[in-house]
Amino acid sequence: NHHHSFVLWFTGLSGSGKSTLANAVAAQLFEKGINHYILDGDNIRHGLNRDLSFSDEDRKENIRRIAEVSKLFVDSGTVVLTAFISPFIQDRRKAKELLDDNEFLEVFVDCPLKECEERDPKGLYQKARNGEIPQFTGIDSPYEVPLNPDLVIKTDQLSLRDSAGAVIALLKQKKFL
Ligand code: GGZ
Repeated sequence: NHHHSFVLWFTGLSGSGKSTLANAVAAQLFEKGINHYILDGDNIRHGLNRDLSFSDEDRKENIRRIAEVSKLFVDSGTVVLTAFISPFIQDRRKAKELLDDNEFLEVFVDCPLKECEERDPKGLYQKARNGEIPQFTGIDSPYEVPLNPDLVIKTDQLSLRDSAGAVIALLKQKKFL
């Protein structure tokens, strides 16, 4: 397997399907025998970043640490898939700048707020609407849409299988795989 390591940076609203898509892509990397690791809320916000809230400043610090950890993984020869809202353009740009040009791809997991809210897999949007969760992304905290992502996946229009296929196709097209 002649591939170099890189970061696949998924960004999008809560409930847009970032983790689901990252897991589907990871399954394909596994089949190809490619060493990889998914960074998501479960293993980062509950551990390394357990001291961080959802204020703008803490989200920024969240993404900064995730980018630094991603770089370490890439240095170790691991493909990294990150699944965080990462709502701010500047923070995503800084993450990209930490990595080499051919080591970072931004995937916009694009799903309308209305659809995310209807999915509401954890009931968080409902709580946010009820005022029980302040500063919820899309409700009363901003999400800055990527202006120039490497790939846009519309999860309300594309199946999971085709979405993962589009990511793998991008990796091949860019000679990342
Ligand atoms: C957004 C929140 C919030 C607020 C808790 N705003 O659907 P989830 O549950 O599993 O994903 C969301 C996750 C977002 O954490 P990130 O580290 O990805 O956010 S960021 O990149 O903006 O730092 C949601 C849950 O945490 N959650 N409170 N106020 N999402």
